[in-house]
Amino acid sequence: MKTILNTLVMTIALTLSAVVAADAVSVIDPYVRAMPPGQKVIAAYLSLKNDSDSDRSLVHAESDAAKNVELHEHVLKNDMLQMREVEKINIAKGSTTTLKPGGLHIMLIGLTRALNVGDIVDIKLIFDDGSEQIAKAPVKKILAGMGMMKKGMSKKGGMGDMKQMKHASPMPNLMGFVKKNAQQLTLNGDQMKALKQWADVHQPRIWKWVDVIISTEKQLHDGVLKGASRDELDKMTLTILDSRQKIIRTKILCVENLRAILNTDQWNKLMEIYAGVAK
Ligand SMILES: [Cu+2]
Repeated sequence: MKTILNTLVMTIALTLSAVVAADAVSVIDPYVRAMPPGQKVIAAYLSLKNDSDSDRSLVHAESDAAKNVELHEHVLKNDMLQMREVEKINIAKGSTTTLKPGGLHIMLIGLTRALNVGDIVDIKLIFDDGSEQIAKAPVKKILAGMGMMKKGMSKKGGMGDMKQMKHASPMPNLMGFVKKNAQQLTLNGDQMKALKQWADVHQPRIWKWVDVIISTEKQLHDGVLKGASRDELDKMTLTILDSRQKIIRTKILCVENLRAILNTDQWNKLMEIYAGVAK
């Protein structure tokens, strides 16, 4: 009898602690980033608030919307934003960890169904204490790079950013390409330094114009629907064209500069590798 009672007390205690642990971390504002149809990989974001008095970490996530779910972070590598898997995401006691574009995120890989704006995706979150929570994340459209810009970060190069760049500029992105292939091109220290100096000055300017183009195009799109005057629409058009010209001119200078920095062999090698990728 005593044993049964003990077991019972233990069970209740365990159940209670599980309940308390589950409530210790609250999930705030979960959402999934809407992607163009056909995309098989999609990112989910949310905030995790830890009100308990012990550190917690998110160690695993699952969803019936994807074959595989991974915890990811973004890292800057050679000035390019890349993502990689992390073992866990820490939520220190009394603090909030925010997963957001350009930073930590949950990656849904191999979508099992099409996800449209407004759909709700269930994501099961599993914590290091074994507790679980289901985040109900609506699919939302978000502006690429917004999370990074809000923090005043000027570093760009995420997938959404590169898409905007491609849209805004018809020019080759040789600078990033050279950096990625620096070893193969056998760049020396001085050459790397010269490239970095150029990029530090001109990359932020180019990204600024890209932002102007994207936002002005949106104004133009909405303006014509809301009955903006032809003059106003003309002005927006000129802003877009002016920014495009600035980007193109800067990119031309960029290629000329690159040609001056690289020796003939390196330049030829670069053209060879680039032709293989740019097809
Ligand atoms: Cu990812």
